[in-house]
This record gives sequence, C-alpha cells and structure tokens, in this order.
Amino acid sequence: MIFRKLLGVCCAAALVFTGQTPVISKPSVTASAASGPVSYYGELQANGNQIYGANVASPVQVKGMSFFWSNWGGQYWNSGTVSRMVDEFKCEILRCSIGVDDYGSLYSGGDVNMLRSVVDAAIAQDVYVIIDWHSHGAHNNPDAAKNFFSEMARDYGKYDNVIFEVYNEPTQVAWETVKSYAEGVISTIRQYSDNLILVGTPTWSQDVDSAAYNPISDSNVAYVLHFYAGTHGSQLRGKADTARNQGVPVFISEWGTVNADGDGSVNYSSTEEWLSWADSNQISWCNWAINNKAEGSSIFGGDGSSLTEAGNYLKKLLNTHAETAQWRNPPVTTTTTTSTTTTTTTITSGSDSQSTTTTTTTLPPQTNDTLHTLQAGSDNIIQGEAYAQMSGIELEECVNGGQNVGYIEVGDWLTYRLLASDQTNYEMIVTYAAETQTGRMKVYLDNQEVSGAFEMPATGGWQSWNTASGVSFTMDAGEHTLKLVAESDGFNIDSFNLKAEAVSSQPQDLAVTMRGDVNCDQIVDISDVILLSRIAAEDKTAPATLQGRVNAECDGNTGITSQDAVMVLRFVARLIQNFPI
Ligand code: IDC
Repeated sequence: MIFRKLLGVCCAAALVFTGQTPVISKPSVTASAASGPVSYYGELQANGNQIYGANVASPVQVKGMSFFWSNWGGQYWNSGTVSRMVDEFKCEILRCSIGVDDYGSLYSGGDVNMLRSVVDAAIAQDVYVIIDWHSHGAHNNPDAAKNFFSEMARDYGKYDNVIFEVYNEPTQVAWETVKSYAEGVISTIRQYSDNLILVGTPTWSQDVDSAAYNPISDSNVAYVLHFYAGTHGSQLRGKADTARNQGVPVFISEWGTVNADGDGSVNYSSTEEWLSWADSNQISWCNWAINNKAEGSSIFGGDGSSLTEAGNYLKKLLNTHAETAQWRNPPVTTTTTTSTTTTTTTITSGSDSQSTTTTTTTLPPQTNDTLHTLQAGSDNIIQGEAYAQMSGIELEECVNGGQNVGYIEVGDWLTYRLLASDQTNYEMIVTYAAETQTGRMKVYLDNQEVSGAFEMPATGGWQSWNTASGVSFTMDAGEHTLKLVAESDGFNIDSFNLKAEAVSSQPQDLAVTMRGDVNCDQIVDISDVILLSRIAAEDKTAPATLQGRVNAECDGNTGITSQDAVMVLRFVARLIQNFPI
C-alpha cells in the first residue's frame, strides 16, 4: 500500500506538474483500534473502481451528512454541529458545501472562516471531511477555484481526513469542458496533497458514464454521482454501473431521500433500493442536508434542533451502519507466533528404565496451508479460518468461539486443502450466518463445480448461526482442494462439516491403515513420533507419504498436529494401548 501510495504520488507528479516537486509529507499509520474512521482506514485512495483505505488495503465505504450551502445554512457550520453529527448521527464523513455558484465565485469570502472551523472540528473528531466547491458553473471561473483550493490544499492537504470536491454539479455542459477545468484545479491541489479528489459530472453529477469513457489522468480521483430517490431510479444506477464497469470509482457526495428539487416527501422504497445498491458496491455517501429550511430534505425542523422525518430516518440509517462498520468492529488479528514444547517421557519396565525426549512445534490455529485429514464414516469439521488461500475475506471474532470468515463479497473465495483417507461420499454442511439476505456460493472440488446454486437463507444476524446442506460429492483417497466462491454478499461462515459415509470395502489404492506408523515400516516406534512432529510442524522436507499421513491421524481430530505426535509417543511409551479412533 505504501508502495502504491508513493507510486500514485510519483505518477501524479509526472503527469500533472512537470518540473515541480510536490511537498507532501504524511505520518505513516497502520490499522489499529482507533478513535475514528480516519485513524483506522487512513487516507482514502482510488483503486480500480473502488475506494480503498491506505491502512487496510481493502475497499472502504463511509457514510455521513452534507452541510447545506454555507451562504444559507451557516448557522450549522460550527464544531457543535460536527459533534452532534459524529456522536448522535454516527457520521463517518461530513461534506462542507461552500456556497459558490453560477459564475464560479464564492458568495461570501467570510464563509471560508466557517469552513475552517468545521474542517478543524472534523479532523479533531477523526472523521472524513469533503471540501466541496458548491457550484453549478465553476468552469466559468477556474481561477477562483484554483485560488481557493490552493489555500485549502496547502493548509489541509496533509490530513488524511480531507477530500477535495472541485465541482459540485456541472449542469448541461460537455464532460470535456468539465475535465479540462478539473485538470487545472487538480494540478493546483497536487502541489500540496495526494488526497482523494472528487470531480462532479455533467447533468447535475449524473453523467458518470461520460467521465468514465474519458477519465482524468490522476491516480486518486473519483467521479461524483448525485441522486434524489424521489426522482431518480434504476436508469441512473445503470449509468453508474457503466462507469464502474469501465473501471472508475464513483462517490455519492450528495443524495436526497426526496425529489431533485430538495423538497417533497421521503421516498423510502426508492431510497432503500439506492442504498442497497451503494452497499453492495461499497460506495460512500453523504446525505443532503444539515439544515432547517422548510423543505423535505432538511434534517432539522423549524426550531432548528428537532429532527424532521428525513432527520429521523437518516439518524436511523447511520446508526444501523455503525453497528457493522469495520472500524468500530475491527477484525481480530491472526497471530503468527509458534511455540515449542519439549516432552520427556520415562518408561519403566521392571528394573530397566528408558527415557525419550521429543520436541514438537505447536503452530497457531490459523496457519495457512493446513492439510485437513478426512476420516470415512465420521464428521469432519473444518473451521472457516483454517483456509489455505483466500481472496477478499476477513476474519472476525465468533460468538461460537474462535473466529469466523466475514466481510464476504461477490467473487471472494477461499480454498482448503483436504486429505481423504478413503474413497467415499461426502455431504457438506455449512454453519453460516446471513443477516438480512440469502447468501449464495458455489463449491468446487479440484476445480470442478459440485454445488449448483447453494443457498443459505437469512438468519437475522451476523452472529446468528444456522446450518445449510445440499452439496454432496465423492472424493477419492488422497489430496484435494475445495474452493468456496461467493455468489452474493451478506453471509459469514463459521465452519463446515464434510460428513463422510463409511466405506464398505477396503479401497484399492491404500494399504490397511496402521495407526501411528507414519514412516510405513510396519512398526510404531520413536522414529514415527519424530517424523510426525516434522509433518505437524509443516516441514516440507519431511518424507511423508499419503499412507503415512493417513496413519498419522491418531487423536481423532481433523488435521495432523503435535497432539497426534504426543499420542504416538504415549503409545510407544505404552502409556496407552489403543488410539482413540
Ligand atoms: C438546493 C436546496 C434548495 C436551494 C437550491 C438552490 O435544497 O433549498 O434553493 O439548492 O440551488 C442538488 C444540489 C443542491 C440542491 C439539491 C436540491 O447539489 O445544491 O440544493 N440538489 O435541489 N443537486 C440535486 C439536488
């Protein structure tokens, strides 16, 4: 990420300001428990058609409110409102719409002081803040914008909190005109800052598709999409899908629950369609507006403080988002420490006494590449977190104990390495949770799909666990790879059981299992303990055959671990007569 970040700065410098050296210095921060979203996620950075957080190297979606035009809604532009938005509404981002308009000049130079007080308060509260040149005609006066952003980027460009929005809403003007205006303003900002820059798009920030076909050469730009749920619907979402399919990120810096004129009643059903689309694409948003004008989009009533219908609804939406926001519920970090245990066993037989010492290495539970041994005629429970490889998922603490796989999105996948002791039939039973929607995934065994459409109906909570079955397949004895591919967002996996049928006849390709005989020399002795310890420690040079690995499973728990080595040692030491399986 740091490399990408530096690369982004270099590219921007090379593309935009030939001969100039941008003055950019930022503290480097890593993801940790944070007081707010900015310390946790870090600077927002465009990456493909997503916005990533520099500290988390994964897509980030933040939600919040937009202040109203500074020239008309200035009574709210203060640190008290910022606190109320952060504490009561649970905003992660605030947008400051500095009143500019039609010919691109600020309505009142004094508004800049109000702006500074809000930006300072947002930085102090550790939330993101957009400095929005709120104009419908900014391209008519690029110099005013350059002067303004030069000052803002110089003073605020070093803060990861800050995002620059260079043009709220071009009206009916060609994208090429907007683009050339934006390039001028961007080059001014880039002298001081590599932060995310939002560029408005033609037709009141709806034509994100035209921008995507002719994007700006800068590594940290997103294109602005505005919608009003009472007026806009699937057609406008289609334009945004087109833009995203072209590979550019979109950012909803402003949206309304009402009609496009800012008034009318809250359209709940359309809002829900829009927001679930934004969620599934991890698109950040700010709602219009923090104001008390008598119009449907205002969140405050005539008394200036009570909440309107829109206000109550937004507070509920933002508080619901807070329950699952990643920075408030950071995934548990996987430990990678190993510990070494030395076991000394003294065997006394008559007057002879013999002492053996073995050293086993205990690996952490989430070691990648674990080979899961499957026993016929038995449940074989595999924890979700014990994957070999994955793409896009994260682990989190599970109420069932241990961890579960979470933050799954369409296209994310996990693989598991399996070692089947016998050829038999397996039924897969998945322990999953899906808060509101049906989770769907496909299952592949050695790259062959074996699942069809596998569905996991909603369970009502991210930690409300249920089981789903319906996938079964036959596996030969030996090593296999199981791959789970998400076909939907919105579900977690705790574990899955590969429930194996008993085998009626001895498989052809394996000798009779001799439990504990890991080196297959027909005798169980200390050399098996040593080899088993090496296998458990994932020593790739250990001479382990398939039959040996099958024989190594001695304690009845899936997976070859130091516990199996201890079990064989106890057997060799005659402390036990049989293995528990
Ligand atoms: C609207 C205000 C309205 C004001 C008008 C002035 O809600 O009270 O009279 O601006 O132009 C936008 C704009 C935003 C608009 C909003 C609602 O970015 O400035 O605010 N809207 O019309 N784009 C689509 C809708």
